[in-house]
Amino acid sequence: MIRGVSRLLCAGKIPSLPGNVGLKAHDPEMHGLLQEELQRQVTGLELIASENFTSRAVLDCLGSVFTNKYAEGLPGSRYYGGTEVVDKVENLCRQRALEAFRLDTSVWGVNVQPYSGSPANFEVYTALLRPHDRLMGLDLPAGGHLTHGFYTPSKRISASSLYFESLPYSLTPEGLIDYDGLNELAQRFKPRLIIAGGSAYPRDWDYKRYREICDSVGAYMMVDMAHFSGLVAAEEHNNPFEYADIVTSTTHKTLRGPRSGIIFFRKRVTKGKEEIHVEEAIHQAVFPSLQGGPHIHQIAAVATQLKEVNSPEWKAYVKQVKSNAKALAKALTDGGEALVSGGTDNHLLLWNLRQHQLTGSKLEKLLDQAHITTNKNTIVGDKSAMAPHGIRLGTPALTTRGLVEKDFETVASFLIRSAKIAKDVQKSAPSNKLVDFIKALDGNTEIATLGKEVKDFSLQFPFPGLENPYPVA
Ligand code: DSN
Repeated sequence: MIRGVSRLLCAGKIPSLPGNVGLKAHDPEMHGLLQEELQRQVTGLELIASENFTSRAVLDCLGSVFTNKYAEGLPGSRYYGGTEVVDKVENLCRQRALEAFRLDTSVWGVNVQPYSGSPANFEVYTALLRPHDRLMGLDLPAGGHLTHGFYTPSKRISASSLYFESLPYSLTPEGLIDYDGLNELAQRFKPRLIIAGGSAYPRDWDYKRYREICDSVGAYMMVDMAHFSGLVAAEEHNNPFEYADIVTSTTHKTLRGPRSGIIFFRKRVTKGKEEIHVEEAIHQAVFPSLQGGPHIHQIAAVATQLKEVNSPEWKAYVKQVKSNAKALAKALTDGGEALVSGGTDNHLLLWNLRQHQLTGSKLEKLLDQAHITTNKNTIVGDKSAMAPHGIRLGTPALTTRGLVEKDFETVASFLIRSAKIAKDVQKSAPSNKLVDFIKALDGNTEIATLGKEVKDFSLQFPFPGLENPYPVA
């Protein structure tokens, strides 16, 4: 208890405040929803590649009085008073972030204030580009991210394509980055920035090749490692810092922290004869150009997660994530299923459903009913993001719950069964439309049986972030 407060409490001098009522008493409706979501997470199999289960320590920071504090500016130079503690928080976070990726602080700097990955990326563009400068990223249907310049033939969708001119590069028919194609396009388009990294690419990245292409056209090289930053920290993936000028990440995927964003930058970069002061440009772009007060509760939570990432146990977790992904890939392919690029080098795989003439949208709905959470995903050759032929699968969250290779063989058997049921449901539906497929799922006993097995299986595994890690369903 805070010094002096217990004395006043005993003397009955502190009146109770409305703000001291907990969620359950204050808002039973919201408390009920929280319990419902907890139940969903605990009793299901979480296979969304970008999700994870964060720790109690992280949740403690998120639900703390750090959320009360405004602190525009950087540690040591804020626009508000009362920032002596939060300065220490942000400095600790910056120090641990640089340590997590073994960075030389005379070369690399970091900004830990981005609210999440998408703002972080736009902050980089704001810092380094002028409006209508050119950028290139991996196409969204090929596994890139919206913020890497996505547009469709009829509409500029992402602000990164509204305010900048973008040209996507893509994959080879085998599902690997088409480096030759990227090089050819870059020679013609002459971008000022090329982005490596994506949201649905199951293989590692050839950063040396990106650097050569960037240098040949005078482009900045940016890596968005949001998906695989946990693997980079554990030295279980190629190291983008060897070649990139800028590296962005989220902190809640393979890093397993709170939702937040982070930008690493080489402090000075030379472009022709010009020396660019990247450090100043990035800090300025984050605040005041694009953000207001940093979310100190998030930054505290990132810092505490980075303490875990900097521990020897982290490497074991990441090794298991990769090994589980390989086991899942093998069990699926042994079962006759097809994967884009044939397998995985990281934490995710892309399940190709074309042989079943099934869309990912339909299978995702069926899997939801069986308590298996995934997302539909475009795969090479898809024309529509709404009716794609892939399902993206990731192992970080379930590895956090302690599943190992043999458990992922069971997960694969659930998935294969689901695809079989989905094909039968599709046959019984009056049309090929998603809405009719969803109606046809109603009352399906095979799905109910599968769902019960999935629940029983999930409940064998502990769930982090709770006082009792083994909640009863
Ligand atoms: N939504 C994230 C993902 O699923 O990859 C990217 O923003």
